Amino acid sequence: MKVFFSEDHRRHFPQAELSGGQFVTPYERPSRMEYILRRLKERGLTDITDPGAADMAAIRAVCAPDFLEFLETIWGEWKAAGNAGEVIPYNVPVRRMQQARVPRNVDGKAGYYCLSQETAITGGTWAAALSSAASAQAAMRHVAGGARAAFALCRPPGHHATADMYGGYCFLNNAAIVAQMLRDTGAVRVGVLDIDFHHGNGTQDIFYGRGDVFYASLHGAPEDAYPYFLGYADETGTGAGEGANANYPMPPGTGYGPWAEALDQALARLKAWGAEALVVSLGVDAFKDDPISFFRLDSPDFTDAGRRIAGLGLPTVFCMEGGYAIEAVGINTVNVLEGFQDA
Ligand code: 5XA
Ligand code: ZN
Repeated sequence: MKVFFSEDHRRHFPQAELSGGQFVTPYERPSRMEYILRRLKERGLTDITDPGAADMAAIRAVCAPDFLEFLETIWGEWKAAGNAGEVIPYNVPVRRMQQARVPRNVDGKAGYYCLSQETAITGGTWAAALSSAASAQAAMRHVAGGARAAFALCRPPGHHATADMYGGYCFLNNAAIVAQMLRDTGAVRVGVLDIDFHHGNGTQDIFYGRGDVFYASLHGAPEDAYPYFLGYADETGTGAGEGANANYPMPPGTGYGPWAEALDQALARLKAWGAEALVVSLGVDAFKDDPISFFRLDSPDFTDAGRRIAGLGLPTVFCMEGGYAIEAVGINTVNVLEGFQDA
């Protein structure tokens, strides 16, 4: 399987993440990529290509113009306002506040576009986010050109980013960008399968009212897990999108048995719905030792999951999302790809 990856991910390396009431070194860190690259090479997945520049028109297809301008310019504005640290806003438009007016003040503006405050923006964040989207786009083009599958080793990840909000370590929604590109190049019905431990609120939100992209997600129940405010089983889509959204929230301690049952159900829904191409939000934070998650999957389970996904028989673009058990992130990620390939 061909891999697309940009070294420019390194340009996003915040020093701080708000966690447990203090600033810690971010869990989502550049070294994650080293572990995945090392494992890819160990297992002979050595066809790794730099994607080149991002296709901005395809990014604009799923992102609000003012949000893209914000991501590109906020670092300069933040610094010009005399802020010494990274962009971490602390005022956000919550219940009964104005949701539609963007403040001029830089802290207010950052808060307006922020959906969770663990995620800092730095001087290199925009370039890294673009490079991550570029990897996803190149993988999509490879699959649209006839390949059975491709792996976009994306960093930063994307599935929490909406059309106009960043957070959960995500800035541009790579999976959504790819799904839209698949639609625009001929696939009538595109499925997105999200196996990251966290619900992909951004992907769900982008396609919630649409009947041409089906979003299915396996994740920690929102009562117990980030992003807390979306991801319930009764969220099934709206309007033209009614019936094209399927959430499988699961409780703390969920092991591979029930998780694999949910996976099979999600795959059956995607098949019955008639997906012609598949985007997989490939997070491996459902792993038992993940430091910020609570499922109990073991490394061989990821191989089996890859096998089951291959059973759908669809052209498939894998986009990397989360996974923070640093020693195992490479093994678990590559296990999914190998399970898929060997099926
Ligand atoms: O998939 N999303 C993540 O792994 C990020 C979760 C951030 C929790 N604060
Ligand atoms: Zn995650």
